[in-house]
Amino acid sequence: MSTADRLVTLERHIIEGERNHPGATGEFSSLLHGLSLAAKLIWREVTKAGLVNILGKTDRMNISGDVVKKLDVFADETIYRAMDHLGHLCVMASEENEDLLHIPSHYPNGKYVLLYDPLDGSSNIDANATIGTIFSVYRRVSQEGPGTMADILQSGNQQVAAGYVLFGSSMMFVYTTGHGVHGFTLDPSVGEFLLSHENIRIPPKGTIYSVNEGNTNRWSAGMQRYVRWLKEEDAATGRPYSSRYIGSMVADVHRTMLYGGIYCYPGDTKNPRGKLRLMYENNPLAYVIEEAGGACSTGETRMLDLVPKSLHERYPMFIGSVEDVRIATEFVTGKRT
Ligand code: AHM
Ligand code: MG
Repeated sequence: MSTADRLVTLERHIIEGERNHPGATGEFSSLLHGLSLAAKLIWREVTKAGLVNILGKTDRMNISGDVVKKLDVFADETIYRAMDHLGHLCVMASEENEDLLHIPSHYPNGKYVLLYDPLDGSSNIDANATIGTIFSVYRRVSQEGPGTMADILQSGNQQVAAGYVLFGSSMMFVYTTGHGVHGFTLDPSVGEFLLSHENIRIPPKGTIYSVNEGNTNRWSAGMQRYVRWLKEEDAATGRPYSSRYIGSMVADVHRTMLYGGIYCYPGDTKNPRGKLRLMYENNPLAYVIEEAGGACSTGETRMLDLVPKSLHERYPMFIGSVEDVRIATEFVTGKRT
């Protein structure tokens, strides 16, 4: 039977993947299952985003019952609640919270660590544009008990899984455990994620770039030259690169992975380290894109080689097709003019 004939749910895919690891306990499967459940709960609210004022009462009521929580706060709490009791995690950290998120003392601590951006691109919610949840999983480095900052501050190279969930015209769950990148689309009629994009490969070079050009005057001379170069007519295609920018990184990077090209969030005079956060945004997507055959750099260094020093550090990001990331870094480091 060919792959196309097999009906592969996310759960089946994870379990079959675990069979390749002798001694696997199934904990990892359960962890990813917890994340997919959280994703479905968030999706349920995302699909109601525009109806809040019409329907009034929603699941996002607070305790006093009259204030609807913002969706990103709802997403943040939903992921924590879906994951805190499973016994697989020793600590979590989220883009929405200043400090570590500890496991409640009445639940067991496990051997994994979860980092997440609960709702990336949340400024797009009211416009119905695609948004997403980004996640990253590490193995703990401390021996036992509650997890510590050392468990969180690991280099991106140490990730054991990463991925994202896209809330768009359909919901997709995309993940890697270091054996390729696989995408699943939710079939809402049965509530299951079904394998729709097996072993995604990014083209080695693309024809699309994605960057907030409103910041042009704040960029370095090298970055400005790079984007001018993208607008020149390419001898191979007979046209310049096309520009696409949703302003929802997870969606822009997803498109970049499928079609090829580059997404950039460079540093500038106002924000020398750009906007994106290493632990919640750059590293998980760097792991995914490398697994799909692409590259991710700060402009100077491979993203996954960085050793984080604090929870909410920011780094410039150039992510996408190998060739496009190489050319971008040549411009921003001044090797090419
Ligand atoms: P967020 O996590 O608060 O949504 O911020 C990150 C987002 C990215 O998804 C997006 O690419 C970027 O911010 C857009 O920023 P800008 O408006 O500066 O282009
Ligand atoms: Mg974000």
